[in-house]
Amino acid sequence: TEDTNVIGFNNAVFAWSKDAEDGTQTPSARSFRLRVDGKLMFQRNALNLIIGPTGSGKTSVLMALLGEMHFMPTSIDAWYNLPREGGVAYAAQESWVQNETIRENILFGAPYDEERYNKVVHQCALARDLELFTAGDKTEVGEKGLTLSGGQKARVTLARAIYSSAEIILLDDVLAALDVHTSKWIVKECLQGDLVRGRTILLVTHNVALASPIADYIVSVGLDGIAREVQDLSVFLAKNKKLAREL
Ligand code: DGT
Ligand code: MG
Repeated sequence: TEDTNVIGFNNAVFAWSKDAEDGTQTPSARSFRLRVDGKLMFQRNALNLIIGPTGSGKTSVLMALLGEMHFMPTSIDAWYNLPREGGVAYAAQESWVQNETIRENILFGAPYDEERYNKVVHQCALARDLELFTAGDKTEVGEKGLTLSGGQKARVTLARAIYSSAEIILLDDVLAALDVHTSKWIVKECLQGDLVRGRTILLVTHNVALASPIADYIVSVGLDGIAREVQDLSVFLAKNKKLAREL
């Protein structure tokens, strides 16, 4: 069974290396497997959270959706899907910039629309940073120019995804490098802003307290590599006290 409009998994198992599929191979150090027992269906036109301790497999969930992991055909009715017609934007956990201006880094080849661009800069909390640069958003970054801070790079990476017209936006821990004030700004102005309306967001985050109140669907990945839907976050956190402290 496959619904092309669904983003999700049903009883799927994924591995990083093809070798891991073959039981006769010596088990490598990289024997991690991502498992989904039952159904995970991320909601369209909604904010989906992926939470879990470090190393559990949150990035792997995004990679499995992107087709970057090996799908292991172990169960009968397993399927996964990432509809691509409307475009997919992916902000990697390791944020990056190219050797060009900040503006070009955000536009990423898309045409310049002043109103949209200014909104993105505002919502992604970049306005003040740009004001502080003499050349503003014409400032060259990367090898040729200024080196951006981790938090600035993270916001440029976020801005690139929001500026794009992609209908599906995968954001891997974009709040991680940011202080509380900036994270709050982005949750309020960007993740609840007009530019994400009608789009599907999958946000990996450790900042559950901040993001969960506006989430429509929450998935947790455990240290066993099993991803599950969290139906009641307060019950889940009460049962997972150690994780609740880490998050
Ligand atoms: P984080 O970002 O530190 O909070 O951790 P997660 O939850 O994003 O964990 P993830 O998905 O990066 O790692 C889960 C396991 O998968 C871990 O044992 C490392 C392994 N892994 C992650 N990325 C790769 C990769 O690109 N290649 C291989 N072979 N293994 C990977
Ligand atoms: Mg990760």
